[in-house]
Amino acid sequence: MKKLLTLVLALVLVLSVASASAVTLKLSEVHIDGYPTTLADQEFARLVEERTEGRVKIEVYANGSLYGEETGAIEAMQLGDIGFARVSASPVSSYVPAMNAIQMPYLYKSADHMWAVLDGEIGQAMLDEVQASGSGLVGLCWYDSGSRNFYTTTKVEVPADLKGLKIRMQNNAMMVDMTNVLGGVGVTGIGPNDIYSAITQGTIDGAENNWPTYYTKGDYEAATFFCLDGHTRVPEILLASEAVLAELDEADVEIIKQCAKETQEFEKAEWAKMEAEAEAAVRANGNTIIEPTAEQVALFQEAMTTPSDVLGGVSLYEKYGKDYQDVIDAIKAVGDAM
Ligand code: BDP
Repeated sequence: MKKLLTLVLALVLVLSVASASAVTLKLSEVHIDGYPTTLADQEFARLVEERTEGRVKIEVYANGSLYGEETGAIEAMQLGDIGFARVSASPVSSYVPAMNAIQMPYLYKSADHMWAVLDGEIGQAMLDEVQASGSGLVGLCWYDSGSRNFYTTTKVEVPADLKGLKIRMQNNAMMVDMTNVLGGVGVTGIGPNDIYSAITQGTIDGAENNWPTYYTKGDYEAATFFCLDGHTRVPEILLASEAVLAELDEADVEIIKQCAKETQEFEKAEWAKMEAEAEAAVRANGNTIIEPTAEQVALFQEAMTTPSDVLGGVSLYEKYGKDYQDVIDAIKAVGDAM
């Protein structure tokens, strides 16, 4: 009897110590369940729980249910209010300015070019820069997000067609300027779940994104012209809160970093499937898909390096790239070698 009592007490002690040291952390995601990044977040959560033997649990809040705007999630991580967020690298530039260097317009020749950069020294240096910049954030890994294209309620084939059109942009000054330089009017402050209604209400004339977001957010039903100008390749990034990680055991932080890296290939495979599915669905819906000729794409591209009145007489590359010219040149060199 005494033995049994001792055993029960020991068990209670073990259980309470275990539960006292287990933490549950939130991860914010703007995409719906089933979207490649959401699936990757969930895989990340599963791996972390398994490898930390339950010490770290991660709850994924999809579809912007925690923060409808990614800047909200980023600021919550800086304050230590949430542990993680999967966001686009675009809004991260407002907190880590060097981040623009890897998402300059028309920088990459292809997805393979971008991945050669992100998987190499430049990509790792940029992930390290997230924390080194003092942002209060930790960069864990990259995910694919294809290329971004304008979608509008009227036909856009060349920059002149964007004249005066109000285009919803991500919260990134360079991206707003990109649209302004092309002749449009970049508009911010509209979260990805509010674009559809902003278009139908006439607040904006369009937005820009990849095939899967255009499709899954339903925007393809509001703005039916999709112009494949491919202006940017903006990778997704999985971020952690520096303050939250500081509360964990170092060994668990290492496990978290390792698990994140392992989900990168998982997301890329899901991405490839979803990109093809979304394109097929949008085409089947009868949307007008504009495939600009090489000469027409060149008009978009040239506007990025041409001095512009909109930018006080300098070009977009000069304004946003000049402090990171070495990184931009190195990215181009990776492409030239391919
Ligand atoms: C999508 C990104 C998402 C961004 C969204 C946007 O996956 O992280 O929030 O674009 O434009 O492609 O806001």
